[in-house]
Amino acid sequence: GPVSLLSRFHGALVAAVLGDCVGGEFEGAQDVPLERVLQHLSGLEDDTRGDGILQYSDDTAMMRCVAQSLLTRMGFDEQDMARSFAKEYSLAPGRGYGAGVIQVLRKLASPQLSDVFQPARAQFGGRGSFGNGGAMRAAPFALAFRNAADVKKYARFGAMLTHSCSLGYNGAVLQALAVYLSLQGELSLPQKFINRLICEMEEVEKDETARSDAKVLNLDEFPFCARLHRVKELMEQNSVSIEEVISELGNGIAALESVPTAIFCVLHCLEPREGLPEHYGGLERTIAYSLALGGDTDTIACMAGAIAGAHYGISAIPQSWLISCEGAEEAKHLAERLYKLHIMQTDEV
Ligand code: R7I
Ligand code: MG
Ligand code: MG
Repeated sequence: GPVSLLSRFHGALVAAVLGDCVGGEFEGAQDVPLERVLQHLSGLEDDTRGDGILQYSDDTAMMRCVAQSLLTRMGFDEQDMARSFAKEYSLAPGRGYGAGVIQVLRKLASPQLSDVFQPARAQFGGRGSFGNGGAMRAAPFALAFRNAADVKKYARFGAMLTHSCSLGYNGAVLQALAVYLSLQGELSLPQKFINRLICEMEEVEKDETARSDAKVLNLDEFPFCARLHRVKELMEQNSVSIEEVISELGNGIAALESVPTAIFCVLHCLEPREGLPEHYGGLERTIAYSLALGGDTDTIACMAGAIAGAHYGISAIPQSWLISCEGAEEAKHLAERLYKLHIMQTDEV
């Protein structure tokens, strides 16, 4: 039957945590046989290992900070969000943060800091990070704001607290938009969904900074649009190999090499696929497929999980998978509160 908006909200944040937790097992592995993925996942169904056995990483830790901050400030407050990241990092520094971002998080802890965007701008020789750390935590922006313009605007600022390279923050914009459209049921028309994302990103990547970053980094002119066009081409193919997905879209730690990939995982798994168990629904397929790509598996599964969870709703997540994940209950609670914030807002005229 139809999926309620509340179920979609729950699904988005809980499946993001799920992807992070189950994906941690394979992060950085280059060859992940599907067999091993299915073994890992079916292991969660044997209830012998206890609840919350799979720990979440920086992806979830930072996503929780984003959600918490949007809730307590009832909107975007860069000071509060920056402090929240810094505090979370100082309390639990061992969650597997990116090698560069920890410098930013340390600087953000300083009470003397007045411009909270400054530490991010100092990264990587002054260009800023193009890692996927802004995108991995972007889902709550899609839940908190009612219109696409606000989702784009605040996902961008939220990412810029750690990722000031346009390739980093535009990845966050794309991820937030994908979750936003999915919450509205737009994945029921996959062609329209991808066309809409391309259209939105054409606007985003027109920006002068985006163009000069792409040039300096030797990338396509509209790098995210170019990848999204490849997603579209892969969707039109009869069969697609894992190797092709990796070579066309990537599976790396850069936003450009992981956000379009996550979007592809969701689109590809809307239908049953060879090699994936017949009893799997679309959400289970999406998670399994994301892990089978190898590379930055926790983050790709986290992002794909958020988009897929927003489409299928929380009831699509197997209970045994859910209870294996640290932080799943908390994510559900945050989603619930974001839902209330969302419906409370009145549309501006
Ligand atoms: O982007 P970020 O928060 O890392 C997120 C990833 C996810 O996979 C998490 O699950 C966690 O494992 O880390 O952290 P950053 O340190 O900003 O970026 C990640 C990495 O990307 C850096 O450590 C660099 O190796 C690389 N990188 C760059 N390398 C060269 N030049 C990012 N930006 C640059 C760059 O401009
Ligand atoms: Mg991680
Ligand atoms: Mg990762």
